[in-house]
Amino acid sequence: MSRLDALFIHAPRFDGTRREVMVMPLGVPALANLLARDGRTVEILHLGIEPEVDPSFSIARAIKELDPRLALVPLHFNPQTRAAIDAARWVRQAAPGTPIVLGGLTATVFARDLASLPFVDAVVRGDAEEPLRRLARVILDGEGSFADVPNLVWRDATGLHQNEARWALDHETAGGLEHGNLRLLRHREAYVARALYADFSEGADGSAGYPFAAYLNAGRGCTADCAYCGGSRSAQLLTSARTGVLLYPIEKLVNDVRDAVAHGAKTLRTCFDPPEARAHVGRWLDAIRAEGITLRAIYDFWLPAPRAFIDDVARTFTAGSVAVYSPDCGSEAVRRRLRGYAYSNDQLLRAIAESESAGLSVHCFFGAGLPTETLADVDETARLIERVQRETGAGISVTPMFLDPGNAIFRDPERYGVRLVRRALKDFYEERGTPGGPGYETEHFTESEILAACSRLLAAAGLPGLGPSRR
Ligand code: B12
Ligand code: SF4
Repeated sequence: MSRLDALFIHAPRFDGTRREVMVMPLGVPALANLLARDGRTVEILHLGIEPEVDPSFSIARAIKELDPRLALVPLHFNPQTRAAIDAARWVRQAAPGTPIVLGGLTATVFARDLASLPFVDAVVRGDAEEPLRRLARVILDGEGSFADVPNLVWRDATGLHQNEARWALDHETAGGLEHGNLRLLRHREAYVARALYADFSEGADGSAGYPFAAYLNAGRGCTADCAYCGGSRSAQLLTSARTGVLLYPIEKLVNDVRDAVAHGAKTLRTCFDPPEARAHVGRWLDAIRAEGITLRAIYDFWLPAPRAFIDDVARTFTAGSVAVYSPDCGSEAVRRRLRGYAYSNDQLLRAIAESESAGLSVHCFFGAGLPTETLADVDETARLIERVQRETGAGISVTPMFLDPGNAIFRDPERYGVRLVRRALKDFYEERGTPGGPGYETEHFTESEILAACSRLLAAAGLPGLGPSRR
């Protein structure tokens, strides 16, 4: 059997009872399709789906059978740190001669530490479309060297090298990407049919997640600077060469939806809503309606939108579509300190009412023990939740705010009165701290107190408290 050119290996977090980070990074199918378009043989192996389809699945056997010439392991979401690093180690054991390359947001933040591991050869920082094509030429065609690949951190016998991180996805390359096409994923039917991501709190409407979902965005980047977000404007300066937002061409976006529907998608889960993008997203919605595509949507509003835009979302998708808002807390002062696109409680209530009257269901996310928050602030959140429940039909979720690497608080914890529990790669690998905890403490809350405060808010909302590993 001939060798596979490139194998992506997605490793979800597995805590013994449930798998998390089952949704691959949005970019992975597109990267795989891009390499395939260059004539490479490519597959995506999903280490969460494989054992569900075939209980006798063994990663060592799969690697030996596929015998890839290049192994690509996403480390995008920090909860998958241990799973991704262990996967890389297993690949090295099963195929000692195969170069192993990591990429994604968390990999970018810890690129040098990861590239120092004996079983990792290189890490792509930031956007990877062009870097990966160049890397494939080096490894598969023997053309050029690692030193020519933008955004690459790599290791050879002489030590660690860090190339300039200057490449970010451009409009032209974006036009040729296929984010909705899963043809290179093994067992894609099982992937699509499974409820992959249960983002709403246990007991809330929709908390079991949504099967047959497509995860697609109209672009990437953000213009806001939420202090806790690893994809914020300032975090992106660290994690990619992008400034501002990049909007994908409408034709490409329509193709994404067509591909997703062809794979069986019934729900569109989209989370890309900077206000600067809304006119463009509106054109995407027009095109979806013009195509006569029937989908339910879960739409994250990053801040309240004008009524006409809410109406556009509502009339594009079927009944039962959900508008998601994340006010985070009841205190407007805390919200202003932490959120880039802040808004008042009255604006939130108005946005919920408008969304509901347009025919959307609404879901609101809150947290507790947020940086700079006091006990009195948490009481204010309880009062806002009570008001939302009294005045609207919105569902409520309360989760701790996990401190992801790369964001403003992570970079400067003292400024926010925070002590980081997880700071180094090793801390994320070992999941240091209270199980299920947010990875930080504040002047007012320990990790356990943050979890307890979240459970108290959940109880006030009539929902069960946090389970041991819920995140
Ligand atoms: C859309 C989005 C979602 C969507 C879709 C996520 C997905 N599967 O990609 C949904 C709503 C499902 C979601 C869920 C979660 N999200 Co989210 N999400 C975002 C958001 C808003 C945009 C992401 C985006 O635009 N990606 C596009 C680009 C940047 O990524 P990409 O194309 O997938 O990948 C490129 C590179 O990273 C790289 N790359 C990626 N993988 C690989 C692999 C290899 C081998 C290589 C070489 C390169 C490479 O190349 C790609 C192409 O250029 C960001 C915030 C932001 N503004 O960025 C948060 C963000 C990514 N999410 C985050 C988190 C933590 C989560 C959750 C874990 C939250 C939770 N506790 O449940 C879950 C995980 C769900 C899952 N995977 O099962 C964090 C990640 C921080 C971190 N490093 O850990 C972010 C940054 C927000 C934050 N809180 O800071 N999210
Ligand atoms: S609005 Fe805030 S949380 Fe959402 S992507 Fe932008 S910076 Fe991150």
